[in-house]
Amino acid sequence: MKNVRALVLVDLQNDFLPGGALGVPDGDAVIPIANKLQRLPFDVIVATQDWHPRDHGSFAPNHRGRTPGEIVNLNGLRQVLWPVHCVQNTRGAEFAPALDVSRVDRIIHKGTDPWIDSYSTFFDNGHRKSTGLERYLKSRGVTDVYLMGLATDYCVKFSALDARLLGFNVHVIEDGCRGINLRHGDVDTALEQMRRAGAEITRSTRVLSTFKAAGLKPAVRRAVRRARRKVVITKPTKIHLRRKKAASKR
Ligand code: VGL
Ligand code: ZN
Repeated sequence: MKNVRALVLVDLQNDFLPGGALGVPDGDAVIPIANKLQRLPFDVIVATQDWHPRDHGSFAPNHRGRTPGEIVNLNGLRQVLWPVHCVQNTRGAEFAPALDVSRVDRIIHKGTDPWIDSYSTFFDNGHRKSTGLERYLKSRGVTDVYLMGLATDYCVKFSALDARLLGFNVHVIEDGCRGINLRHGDVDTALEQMRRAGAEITRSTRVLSTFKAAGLKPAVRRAVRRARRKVVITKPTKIHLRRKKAASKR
């Protein structure tokens, strides 16, 4: 069976870039990689946005006397407190200006419920509600999920683990990710956890050469894919068959 590949660009938003409210060190270095990978003939391209209401329970200022980095109990779940970040419809929540979004098929929002955080792009942290990404990917017949973005030790990690749980083949593009490393070593631990869950940890150059080895040039494959979408295949009806017969007699 043919593999159907989705590229999932995780939280490439202003607030996660250096200088942002929750800036990930060197986070801007992954934007050119995202742009380059998007030129490959992925069957589906998804971009996610951390998308919090202003009263979100993961924001330290919403807890009297608490500061970022502290842990609280939020509605029964252990919650790391963060600075206010990625508030819906603010500049911080927007995609990085240098990110090419022209090829994105679908945008997924997460973290919209004030009472529960959502690191994974599939489910909230309590696995209570889904974001709709699973249904979307399955409706497109996706078998393989290629993940890259911010941050390795939170959103990328939990997305990769959930994608494995949901039965996808998972490929994490290591050089396309950067982490927060709240504690020293968090990124390495995250990579190890993803690997143990059966995710392939790969690199963008490897992904590029895999697609090239698959044969056709990206532009050609894209054109084929576009053309195929337009062809409506209908079963021949009796009238079709009769006409065909008549035509062959002429
Ligand atoms: C994230 C911390 C808080 C992430 C989101 O996308 O990795 N990390 N909110
Ligand atoms: Zn967040």
